[in-house]
Amino acid sequence: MFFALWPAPAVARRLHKEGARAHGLTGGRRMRRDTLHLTLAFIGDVPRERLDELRAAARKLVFSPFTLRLDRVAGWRHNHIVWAGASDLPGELESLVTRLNAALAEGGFPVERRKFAAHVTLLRNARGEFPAAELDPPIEWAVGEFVLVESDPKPDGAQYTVLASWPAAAGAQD
Ligand code: 3AM
Repeated sequence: MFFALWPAPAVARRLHKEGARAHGLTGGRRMRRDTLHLTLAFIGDVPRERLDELRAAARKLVFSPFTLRLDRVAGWRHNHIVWAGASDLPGELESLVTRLNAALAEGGFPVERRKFAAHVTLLRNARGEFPAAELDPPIEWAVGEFVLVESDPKPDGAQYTVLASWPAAAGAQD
């Protein structure tokens, strides 16, 4: 399971198009349009009976809507992923991730130790070096909620199910 931002169809369509462009350069396995997401916190296996605790932890997180401006596509050599990302991370996003991890730790759930690297994976198993490129125009992603996702590994890529979502709030409320 993992917490994520899930793009609205228009944003997913643009990301998917960028995936096609990148695929032309490096090959690899393109993510399906309906699976594109930005992982906020990876949790791993969670027993069904602990799902309510996870929901309760997420419900407490109050955040304001924000816009994430995805302005570049780049590759990581170590895991052969090509991704879309942002040169400027909105404070709301960083704060949401920090508080999500704190809530997970407090609830006794595993917490990712690696530094948060905001990215939307477009391709896996890319070949060779991917020449980083600016997205012009950038993709303006209006973020109004975050979601909890269940990942079911399949031979041709994971299948994702959104289990719950929590909207941004203009004011503080639980
Ligand atoms: O956000 P992306 O698509 O880069 O690779 C998995 C995917 O990454 C990653 O969590 C995201 C949602 O599935 N993932 C899978 N297993 C993981 C693990 N054990 C992991 N991240 C950290 N630790």
